[in-house]
Formats: sequence, C-alpha cells, structure tokens
Amino acid sequence: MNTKSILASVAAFGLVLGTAACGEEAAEPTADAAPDAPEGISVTDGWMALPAVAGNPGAVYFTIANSSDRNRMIRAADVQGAGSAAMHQMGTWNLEPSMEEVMQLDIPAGESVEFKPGDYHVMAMDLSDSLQVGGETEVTLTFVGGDKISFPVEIRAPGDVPKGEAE
Ligand SMILES: [Cu+2]
Repeated sequence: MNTKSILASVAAFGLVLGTAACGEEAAEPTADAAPDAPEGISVTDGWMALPAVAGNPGAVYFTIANSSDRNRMIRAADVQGAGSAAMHQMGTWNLEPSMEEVMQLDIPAGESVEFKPGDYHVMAMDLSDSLQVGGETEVTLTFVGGDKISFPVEIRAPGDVPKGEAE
C-alpha cells in the first residue's frame, strides 16, 4: 500500500463515521418538565389528616429516605390546596403537648426520617374545600440548593391530627 491509498482509506472511513453519527441524533428523548428530585431522595406513605373542625389546620405525614452519600436539607414544604404550610415538630412542654416550627430539616446521607403523629409533620393552613376524605393532593418539598420533590398524599378523616393542634 502506498501513502496515497492509506490517506484515501482514512478519508473514506471518516466519512462513514460522520454519516452514522448524524443519523442517530433524531432519537434523543425530550427532558421531563417536572422539577428535579435530588438524587437518592424518595418519599413513601404520604397521607394527610383533615381537621375535625373546618378552618383548623390539617397535618401531612410521610417517610423520606436519602439513599445518596450526601446530606440533604429540606427548607420548605408546600401542600396543594392549602393557603400555606410549614414543617413542625411535636414535643412536650410542662407535660403538655406543644409544637414548634422547623425551619430546616436535615435528612442525613443513608438515613430516613419519618413524619408521623406526635413528631415531625407538615402543618397545612387555610385548607381548600377541594380537599376531601378519600381524595388525594400533592405535596412538594424544597431542598437547600433549589431541588424539589413532589409526591401524592392520601387524604384521611379527621381524628389523626396530633393532640394540641386541632383545638
Ligand atoms: Cu403543627
């Protein structure tokens, strides 16, 4: 093989590759429009307890797991159908149930945190009439850095709201 024919082969080979690459471009899937959930974060068992008395807040519970190797911090919660929402933690003060607002909640790497009656919950204020027992609504958690995760919560009957909140 002389130099001329080697150059000719290289040029032909390059041309074939170029053509193949062009043909593959069209199949690229379009990106999902939903907000990005942080990698490794998942939420299960979401439910909401409606208040016994209309006008009182409801409470949202769920389990959030972080299977990634970095800590994640929740900084806000939103409940569809609620005028506002906030993370709270129940505790006791002078033997009486009481709760305080949680501004940021750490979900450590490799761990999970349970929002449950008597403990962490998302308090949902100014509830819309569209929230009915047996229905469903959507909760969105926002993390430090801007990532969000949205998940469905099943709406349950009054009576499961932690003591001290439905007065
Ligand atoms: Cu509360």
